[in-house]
Order: sequence, then structure tokens, then C-alpha cells
Amino acid sequence: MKKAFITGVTGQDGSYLSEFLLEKGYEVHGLIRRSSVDYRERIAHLEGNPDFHLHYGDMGDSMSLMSVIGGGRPDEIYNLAAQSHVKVSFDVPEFTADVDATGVLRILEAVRLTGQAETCRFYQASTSELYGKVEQVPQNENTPFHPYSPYAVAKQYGFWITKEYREAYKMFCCSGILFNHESERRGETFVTRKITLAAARISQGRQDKLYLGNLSSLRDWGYAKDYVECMWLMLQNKTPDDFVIATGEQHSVREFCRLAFHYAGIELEFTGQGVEEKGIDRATGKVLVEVSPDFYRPTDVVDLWGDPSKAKRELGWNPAKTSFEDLVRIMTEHDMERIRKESM
Ligand code: NAP
Ligand code: F7E
Repeated sequence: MKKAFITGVTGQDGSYLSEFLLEKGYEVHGLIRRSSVDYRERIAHLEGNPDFHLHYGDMGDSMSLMSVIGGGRPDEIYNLAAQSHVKVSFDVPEFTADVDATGVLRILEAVRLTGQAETCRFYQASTSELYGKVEQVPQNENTPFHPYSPYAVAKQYGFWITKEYREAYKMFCCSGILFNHESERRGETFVTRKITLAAARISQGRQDKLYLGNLSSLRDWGYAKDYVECMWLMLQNKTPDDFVIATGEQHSVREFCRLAFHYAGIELEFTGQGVEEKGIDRATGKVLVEVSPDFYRPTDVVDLWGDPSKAKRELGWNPAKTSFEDLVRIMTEHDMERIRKESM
């Protein structure tokens, strides 16, 4: 039985990856932080499974990482833990650097210092945010990085230290350069989930209006459930390498919004520009979406579009499993049901 250790196990990706690995017959160990509210929503259904184990620790605490990694001797480590919100990284830049940059080093050193450099395979959750103020569209593994937020700068360290350990110590270390991936488990302050929840609430009379930031921002949005398979595929490959994981399709925040409201039964029409832009309900003429500069970022990444050819060719991964339309529909239908239940 293979043993996997997942940091960030309570997050969107950690929960899907745990399910995926348990189904493959792995013994799964996850790192959790102590919190005053001890309900771990995304993995609650897995707790009690005899092959699923949780360990207290923190990405900022080397001793806990050494203890779990040294004691458990996993075959594979998936480092998904991060302060993952780009806008929040402007408010907590030092914490973001500690967790998202130095945290990666702590894990790699824990593997090396406990004598597992030759046996343990390591996956690092890298990100399309590395391309930042993009220098090429679409982006592939050869596109230069231009990180454009404290989050992205920290993640750039994570990317390079992972590559360094691969070369210096011949460790099996891979980075997945994942473009945005969403789901019904996505954190509620990321733009997609904020929109699907608001569309559900507005259509059921539980909210009046949705305020957003840059509606013209472009993203390559995929389904998180499809993306965790790729993390695993990278660690089963013959040689360690880095891969772009994306759908190869690009859409704006505005398009996401229009489609989510459509699945919630409202046809939106956008008029105006910049902060004056509004999303109006065609049927009633009511303004349902407005722009608020509160959601603007000091520097924003606005043109992400991934080229997943290498992952398709070398890992046999299918980037077209879930279409953009299906992703928006799945998320909106989920949130329509959730709000319906909450309103009962
Ligand atoms: P997420 O839902 O925000 O989950 C982040 C996880 O990290 C949570 O389990 C969180 O624990 C944990 N964490 C944060 N700080 C920690 C600390 N100091 N010590 C231990 N654990 C800590 O993120 P996600 O969307 O699943 O993303 C997973 C990874 O992929 C992240 O590294 C993210 O930066 C990266 N990524 C995400 C995307 C995307 O579109 N989703 C794209 C590219 C890369 P709590 O539950 O206790 O907060
Ligand atoms: O923003 C714009 C915003 O916060 C997407 C993380 O998983 O993916 C995620 O980072 C875009 C940005 O995700 C609002 O300005 C407009 O241009 O959903 P987001 P993100 O910043 O792309 C990458 C790949 C990661 O690695 C990260 O961990 O949408 N936007 N209006 C808004 N964004 C938010 N959050 N809220 C708004 O109201």
C-alpha cells in the first residue's frame, strides 16, 4: 500500500486529491492546523476512513513537518498548503512568504534530512500566477515568469527551490503550473464562487446586488476534480519534470458572471465601462451587478491562458474533460441547491 502525505488537505484541491488517492488504494496522511472551529467541511466525509489520517502541524513549524515526514516516511508528498488568495497576499505579505516560499523549503529539507531523498517523490503546487504580467499568450513551460503579487513572488521561490532540489540532490521533485481551477468546494472569496453564490442568492431573493472588481480580467478556468489527477500523474512519470495544467480556453470574469446568472434563471446584460459598468437583469431592468474599486488589486494579472500540450502529450492527461459551460453549471446548480436548503 502506497503512502501519501498531503499538506493543505482541508483545502479545495487537498480534499479532491485525498478522495482520488484513497480510491487508488493509498494510505493518505494530511496536515491540519489547529483552529478554534474544528469542523473541516471539505474532508468531514473522509474522517473515520481507516486509510485516512490527520496530523497537526504548520507550514511555519519545521519541527512538526520533520516529525510527520520523518515518522511517516511517505512514498509521495503533495505540497498544496498555501496562503492561496492573491489579494490577501497584499495584506499579509510576510505570512504569505513564510508559508508559500519558505514552507516549501521546510518540506524539502525535512525529506532530505530524514534520509528520504531517494525514496520520496515530491509535488509542488505551482501556479499560473508565476506568469503574472504576461510576456506571452498563451503561456507554456517555456514562457518567462513575471510574478505580479506577493503571492506570486513567494510561489516563484517555491518553484525554483523545487527545481533546485531536483538538480542538486537528484530528488524526484515536480511542479505543476496549474491555471485557475474551480469547483463547488472553491473558497467563497475567489471570484467564481463569489459569483455562483451571489447568482443563487439573488435569484432566490436572498441578496440584492453583487459587487465585483475587474470584470475584464481573463482566466483559463478548469474543474479542480480533473486537475488533481494530473498531480498524481506527474509523480508516476518516469522522470521528474514541470508541467502546465490548463484547459487551453480563455474567458473573462464578465462571461463567467453572465453564464452563472443564466444558470440561475437570470439573463444579464452589461452596459457601461470601468467602474461605471453594470450588469442589468434584462427581464426587470434591475441593476444586479456593480463594480467596486474595493476589489481592485494594486497590481492585477489580467491575461492568463494556458497551453496544456505537454501534459496532454507526456502524461496522457485530457484537458477537455469538463467544459467551461459545465463548470459554471455544476457550481451554480450546487449553490442554487445550497441556498434553497438554507432558506427552508
Ligand atoms: P485553498 O482551498 O486555499 O487551500 C489551502 C490549504 O492550505 C488549506 O488546507 C489551508 O488550511 C492550508 N494552509 C494554509 N496555511 C497553512 C499553514 N500555515 N500550515 C498548514 N496549512 C496551511 O487552496 P486550493 O485552491 O486548494 O489550492 C491548493 C494549492 O494550489 C495552493 O498551494 C494554491 O496556492 C495552489 N494553486 C491553486 C490554484 C487554484 O486555482 N485553486 C491554481 C494554482 C495553484 P486551512 O484550511 O487550515 O486554512
Ligand atoms: O481572481 C478578478 C481578480 O481571486 C481572478 C488562486 O487560486 O488562481 C487564484 O488566484 C480574477 C482576478 O483568483 C473580483 O482581479 C474581479 O483578476 O478568483 P481570483 P486569482 O487571483 O486568479 C491562481 C491560479 C492561484 O494560484 C491562486 O491561489 O478575478 N476579480 N472581481 C475578482 N477577484 C475576486 N477574488 N473578487 C472579486 O470581487
